[in-house]
Amino acid sequence: MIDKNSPIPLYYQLEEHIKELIEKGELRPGDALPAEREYAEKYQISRMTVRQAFTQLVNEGYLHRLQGKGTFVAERKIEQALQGLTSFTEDMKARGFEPGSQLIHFEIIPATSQIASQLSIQEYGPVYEIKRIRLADGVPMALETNYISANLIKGLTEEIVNQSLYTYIEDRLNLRIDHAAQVIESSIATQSEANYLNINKGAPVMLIQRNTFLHDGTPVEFVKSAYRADRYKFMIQMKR
Ligand code: 16G
Repeated sequence: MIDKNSPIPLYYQLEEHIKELIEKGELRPGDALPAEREYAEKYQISRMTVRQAFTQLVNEGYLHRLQGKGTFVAERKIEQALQGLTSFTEDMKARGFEPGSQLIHFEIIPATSQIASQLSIQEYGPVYEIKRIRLADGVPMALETNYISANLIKGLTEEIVNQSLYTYIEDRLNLRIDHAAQVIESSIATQSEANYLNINKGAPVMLIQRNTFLHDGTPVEFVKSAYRADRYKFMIQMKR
């Protein structure tokens, strides 16, 4: 597996070997990796080399380290395509996960000037502020804060937002969600995001802001979310 005469660095050869085991399913999410020392003995390479391969795999999201416990195979990241305008519920179902929400906050508030301008409503106009932890098979994936004009989307309840918001808007209110603009930036989890998402403070997250519109251009939602960067990656198709 490791060829010492190869011009390819040893740590890189080991890294590729471990990746292959993960991709073939011979090492599965949650499995513990043999200790650095064992790899070093098995392949007659230095522990430094093994550590370098592990560090690289941790950085790439294939492995994670648990203090005092060892190195483990990380959960596969969810690959989210960016071209379709889909809801969290649809995304999760399409992947065979059970979608879920944990409602943190649900209130009608007067729109601040920022929210009012995002929703094209008057300042202090009534907006729902809805904060949900979005779950896949019960595991927190994202923390989402939604702002929705209460004059446009009538009759929202806690029960409804525990299910799918988009289903309610489209199937119950018969409004057509049409297009959205989304900005994604990287950041690190605040203490409160970390608590909700069950990750460490300072762990990488992706902040996503989405403005969604009806067919006639009326803003239907303004959403700020923090997605776990250890569980998500985004994919976009491009054409020259
Ligand atoms: C997604 C959308 C969010 C939308 C929600 C509706 C992103 C970044 N956000 O999470 O804007 O409100 O889906 O989901 O993709 P629901 O219909 O399951 O409530």
